Amino acid sequence: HPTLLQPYSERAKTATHPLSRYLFRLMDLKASNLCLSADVTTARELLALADRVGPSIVVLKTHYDLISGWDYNPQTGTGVKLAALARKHGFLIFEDRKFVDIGKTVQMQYTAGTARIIEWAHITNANIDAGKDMVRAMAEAAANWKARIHYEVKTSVSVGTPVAGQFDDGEEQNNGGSDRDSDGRKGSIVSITTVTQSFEPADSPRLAKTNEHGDELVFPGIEEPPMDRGLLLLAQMSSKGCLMTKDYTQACVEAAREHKDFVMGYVAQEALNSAPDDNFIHMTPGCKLPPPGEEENGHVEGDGLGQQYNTPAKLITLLGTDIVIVGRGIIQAADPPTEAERYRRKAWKAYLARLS
Ligand code: 5IU
Repeated sequence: HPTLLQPYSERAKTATHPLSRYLFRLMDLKASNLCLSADVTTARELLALADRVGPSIVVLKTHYDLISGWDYNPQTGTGVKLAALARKHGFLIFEDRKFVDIGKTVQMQYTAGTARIIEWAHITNANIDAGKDMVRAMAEAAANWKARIHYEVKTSVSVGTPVAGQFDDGEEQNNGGSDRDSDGRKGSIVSITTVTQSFEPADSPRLAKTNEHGDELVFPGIEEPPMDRGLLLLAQMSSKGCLMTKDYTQACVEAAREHKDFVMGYVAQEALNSAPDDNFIHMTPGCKLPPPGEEENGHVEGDGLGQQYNTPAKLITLLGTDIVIVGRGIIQAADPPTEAERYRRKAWKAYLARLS
């Protein structure tokens, strides 16, 4: 496929999704096609790791639900702090949430609840086993989120049990004018309040670019990412005995093409672009290097719990993925920033080898 031989700087020009265009340019600028899977156990470690490894990566992958002490405060919490580090070092945040449910539920899980993922994660992912309509549901949630940005939002909040007449389902209520609803329940409105909220996302380009000491808070050389949210479809997994079939993977490809303005690409084990104008981005976990000095043959021993590993060279040069996702290979090294640089160099070399 043509995208296998195109430099990321070229693909930046033709990708449909604004965040993909940004990400391809960022990759070119930082000479990095590395994503760190920041699977540490505490929020403190997560933030420290993101700050130290930030210069080597273009994407930071999180699992907010395995972090203890995650602070949910929408103004000062862990998501907001991560967003600040992403601005400072120039990387995108990818919450590996693997959404899978009916569309309505997924919309609520994505935008509300405890973690309010949409507020701080540029990218998230979904398993489409439940049917591809949930992709449309998530796209709709993201579009609504974007439409709210920079606007004063008026919200009407009613608390209490609805009374007759509050139900406007278009049907004549045959309750004879009593204060009962159509199901015969009695109820009363406790209060109705109008709240005005000002809404500024955690990674908004309208936020200050320097702090009170004059320190730069924004990564130089490229403008800040667009205020868009993107989805990766979980098309293939790295684990042994994975049950995702070829038909499932193909359904992901079709769903991606149907929602180009929201789907950036895939989490997959190989390149899936096949139609002439496909330009989706591929991110691949299950990546590890043999220890420094040891010879590479493409494969590295798994973790004994089903995880299987390939080297950056095999995944990028041979299988055509774009970004390798590395967790324990970097996190468990004696010095994670040094090891992250080793992975960045190897993965970038593998990309250059693919081009030539
Ligand atoms: N992850 C995989 N395989 C997959 C998908 C996600 O390993 O197919 I989708 C996640 C799990 C973990 C990270 O968060 O990527 C890999 O971590 P290690 O590099 O430590 O194995």
